[in-house]
Amino acid sequence: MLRDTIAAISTAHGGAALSVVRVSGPDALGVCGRVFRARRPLTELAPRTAFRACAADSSGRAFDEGLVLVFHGPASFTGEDLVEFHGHGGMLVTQMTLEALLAAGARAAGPGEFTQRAYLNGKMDLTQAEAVMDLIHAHSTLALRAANEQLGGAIGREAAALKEELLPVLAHVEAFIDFPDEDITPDTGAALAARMQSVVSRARGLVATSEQGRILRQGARTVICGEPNVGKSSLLNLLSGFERAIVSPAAGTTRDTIEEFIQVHGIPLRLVDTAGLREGGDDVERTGMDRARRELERADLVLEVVDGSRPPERRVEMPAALQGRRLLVLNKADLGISEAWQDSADAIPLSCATGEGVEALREAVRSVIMRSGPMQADHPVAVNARHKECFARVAVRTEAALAALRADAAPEFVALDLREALQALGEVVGAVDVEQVLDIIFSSFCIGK
Ligand SMILES: Nc1nc2c(ncn2[C@@H]2O[C@H](COP(=O)(O)OP(=O)(O)O)[C@@H](O)[C@H]2O)c(=O)[nH]1
Ligand SMILES: [Mg+2]
Repeated sequence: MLRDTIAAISTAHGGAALSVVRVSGPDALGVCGRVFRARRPLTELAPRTAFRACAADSSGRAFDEGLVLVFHGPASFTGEDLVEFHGHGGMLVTQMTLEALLAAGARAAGPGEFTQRAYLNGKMDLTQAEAVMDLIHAHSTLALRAANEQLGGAIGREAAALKEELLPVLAHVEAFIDFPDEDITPDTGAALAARMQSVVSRARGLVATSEQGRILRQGARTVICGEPNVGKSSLLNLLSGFERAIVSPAAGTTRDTIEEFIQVHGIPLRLVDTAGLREGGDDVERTGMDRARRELERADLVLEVVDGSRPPERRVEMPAALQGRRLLVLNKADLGISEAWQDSADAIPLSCATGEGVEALREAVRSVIMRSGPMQADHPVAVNARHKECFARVAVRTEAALAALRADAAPEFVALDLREALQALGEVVGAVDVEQVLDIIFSSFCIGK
């Protein structure tokens, strides 16, 4: 697959001031030489330097003017010869550039193919390739920071450090396989066991960052719930900063769940506005309420909104598992807070109408999420589900090797488990055969990346 030359529009589709079209592969210069006209033939242009160039169709008629940059492999993002054309960002003109490149011999790139080539050509490990997408999709400053750490190789370095601990252990154990007359002395055994134990706890520490990783990548699911008309949709709008949901004095206006990504003190939240919970309502509204209850069960945080200007009516029943992850918001504080709420010491008075109390709410949201565990560790790396599965296997296999060693099992058995732990470490960075997972990883990319 690395033999052909691929082309794609790398910028977002739709009209813009500029667009970037990228071409990578062994014939990138040949293909682009047939489409782009610069001062000199592309092969003679200084690499990594912008030159003015025209884009022309197969009959030689120029249809755009912009800048061309040439990168010679392996000193390029993909590790292959790579050309970028920065043209005008109109939809038609950009599409014509891509079509001219396809007519000149390039193939249309699939999702993530440029990054996949960078990985296959050894420019980055698999965790760094994944980080490219995390960075593009980051919804908050903390998520962006974690993506940049990973792009810089933080998870790859963790895997390498564990490998460095395990390899000498394996070498030792294998030496005993080769010299069956020798016994593992108590001293050597203790030293090997200590190393294995340290690998187990470090691998478990990485597994423990996966909840943080989930929240950074997908956002903490924050469900706004309460009775109709208390101001749930107003709160979604207030926190997201624009009129996302319809606000109306008519009860039962929000009938479906509405989601919006926001960030609070760097933490990404996936904010979910739900249909108000009440008796009755028509079919559509009742379906909306079912959805609201389902959202509650999956929530990382629940914002229970009530009309604070009135005594409580019928509070929404909360799943017991939500203890400690629920905030009570007394909305409509501009109308005055009813005495009936005086016992609710932890409740947060808020006015969606004036914005008063929103900073206290943000602060409370932050402390609940940081306190409830997932974001607790101030660890620069936060693994994804794939890394978690690999590091969990590292821990389990190393522990099995340790148990075998302590039980005086034949060194062959110890070695077997150690090799599986090392295999799992290789899978993290893609150093061993991971053909099956590649398609899954790169298919979630955008085209041109
Ligand atoms: N006075 C006052 N009215 C509010 C406040 N928040 C919302 N409302 C009004 O309450 C009504 C219901 O609001 P909405 O956000 O649609 O409630 P929902 O049914 O819970 O989504 C609307 O008429 C809002 O303008 C507030 O803080 N103060
Ligand atoms: Mg609503």
